[in-house]
Amino acid sequence: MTKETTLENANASMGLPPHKTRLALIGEFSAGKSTLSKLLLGDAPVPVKVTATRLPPVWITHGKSAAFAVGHDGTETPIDIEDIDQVRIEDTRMIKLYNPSETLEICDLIDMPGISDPNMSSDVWMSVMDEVDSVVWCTQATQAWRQSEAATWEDISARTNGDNILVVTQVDKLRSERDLERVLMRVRKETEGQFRHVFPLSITDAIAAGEDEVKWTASGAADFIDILVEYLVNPNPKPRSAEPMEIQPAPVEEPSETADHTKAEQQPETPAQAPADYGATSVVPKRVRVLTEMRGRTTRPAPGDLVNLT
Ligand SMILES: Nc1nc2c(ncn2[C@@H]2O[C@H](COP(=O)(O)OP(=O)(O)OP(=O)(O)O)[C@@H](O)[C@H]2O)c(=O)[nH]1
Ligand SMILES: [Mg+2]
Repeated sequence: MTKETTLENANASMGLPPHKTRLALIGEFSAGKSTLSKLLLGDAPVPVKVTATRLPPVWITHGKSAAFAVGHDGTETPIDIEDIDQVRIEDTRMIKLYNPSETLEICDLIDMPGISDPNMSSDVWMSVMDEVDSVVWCTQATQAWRQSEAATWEDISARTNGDNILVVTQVDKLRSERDLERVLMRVRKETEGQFRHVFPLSITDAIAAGEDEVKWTASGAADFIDILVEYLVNPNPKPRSAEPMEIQPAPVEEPSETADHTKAEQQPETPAQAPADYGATSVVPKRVRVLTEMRGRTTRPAPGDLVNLT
């Protein structure tokens, strides 16, 4: 029995869709979506151009490296992976990238164009939203949660399974801890009940952290990745109707005085969902591998570390 079949059967028995969780990275132009996809994919090579050009949605799925332009009629045309920025946006519904990163064994990643990009009609990526399960919304710390972001999220959030995370990116650009606290307090107030968690993150610091655990944690990545992986391997079913769904808001905390902003601003975990019965030998150990890989480690966790993950 293949891994896919095992996952499909487990998903079907729980009323979940027969595919890996499809995670979309959404936000304004230059918020850090493509940089975040690089962080999540670890060392696996994604063309650098992806971060610097107007592209339709880029759907990244597990497999041997390859790229296809998917037309509005569903036709897939092979393209050179280095030339994905050459596709004609008018003719292309999305670019499909195959990538061998182990992260993609637990999810598909969809790197969306900037929501207010004047060169890109929102219809282009809105049509892909129906295939998305959950969202990591990237909002840039220096201009966080603009009105355009709030309006777009109101339009699309009901199409997700509710396991959505708001990441306040580029926090390293803020001048002080106090500024960060102010930004986070405002964003949490304005988005109350709309995301399960709000995390501050410096994506570039996280990528640069390598094996340095202190830097990795200080970047905000440790807390964010931990919760993200939890949602990816234990996803909520997606509602069938387009009715706005009730999202359990995480309780709002008072800002803390502590200097560790990543801890201070993390909201408590929502109540635990019933654990998915994927089988202890398939997806769950992968979660550990994905986490450790993203932390740039080569050592495998001790047997005791696995106990809490089952
Ligand atoms: N200082 C800092 N720079 C960042 C961070 N995240 C991303 N950047 C930089 O911000 C710029 C834009 O990042 P991208 O990842 O291309 O942003 P995007 O959201 O994909 O942008 P579009 O695809 O154009 O909508 C790049 O130069 C990144 O290196 C961060 O956490 N800190
Ligand atoms: Mg991008």
